[in-house]
Amino acid sequence: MITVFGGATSRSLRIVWLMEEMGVPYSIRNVDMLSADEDAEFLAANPAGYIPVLRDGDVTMVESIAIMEYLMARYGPTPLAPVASDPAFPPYQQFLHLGEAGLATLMMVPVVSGFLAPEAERDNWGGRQALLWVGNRLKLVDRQLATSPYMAGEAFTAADISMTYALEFGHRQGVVTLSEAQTAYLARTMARDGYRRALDTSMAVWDARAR
Ligand SMILES: N[C@@H](CCC(=O)N[C@@H](CS)C(=O)NCC(=O)O)C(=O)O
Repeated sequence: MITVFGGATSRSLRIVWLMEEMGVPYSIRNVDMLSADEDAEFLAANPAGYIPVLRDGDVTMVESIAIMEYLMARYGPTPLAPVASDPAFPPYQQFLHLGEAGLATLMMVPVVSGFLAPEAERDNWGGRQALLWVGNRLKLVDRQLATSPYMAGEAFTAADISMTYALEFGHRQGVVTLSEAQTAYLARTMARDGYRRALDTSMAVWDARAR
C-alpha cells in the first residue's frame, strides 16, 4: 500500500488528488509540521523535514511534482500525462513544473515571512521581489487560459493538479489576487470529483489526528 506523509492542505493534496483521479489505493500518514522534529518515523523517511513524502514498498521519495511523475509512470499509462508525441505534451510539461518551481516555491518566501519572520522583517525585499516574479509568471497562466480551458489544452492533466495547488495556495495565503480567468479555472478544476474526494479524505485524516 502506498503511504503519503502529508497534511490536510499541504502539497500532499497534489499526490492524493492524482491517486484519486487514477484510482490508485493509498493511505495518508499525517505529519504535524509544528512538531515534525519529534516525529521519528517522518524524519527517517525525510531527514530534510518537509512534506509530502511518498512511500511505496522500497521506494521513498520527496518533491510533489517528481512524486506525481513517478506515480503516473509506475501506475499508468494515464491521460493525465500526455505522451511526448502529443501536441499537449510541451505545455503539459511546462505548466506541470511552473506550478511548483515557478510559482508555489516563490510564494513560500512572502508567505512564511508573513507569519514566521520577526515583525520588523515581515515586509522584506526578498518577499516583495518573489511576489513580483510570481505576478510575471502568472501572465503565462493567463495567456494559456485565454485560448484553452486547461494548462495543456482541452483536457485536464496532472499539470492542472500542479497549477491548481499553486493558485489556491497563493490565494488562500493572501499573496496572490486571482484574475477572472484564474478564478474560473479554479472553479473548473476544484469541482472535479477527484479533488473533492482528495480534500475530504485529507481533512478527515487531519481531523481524526487532532481529536
Ligand atoms: N518543492 C517541494 C516543496 C515542499 C514544501 O515546501 N512543503 C511544505 C509544506 S506544503 C513544507 O513541508 N515546508 C516545511 C519545510 O520546507 O521545511 C514540493 O513540491 O514537494
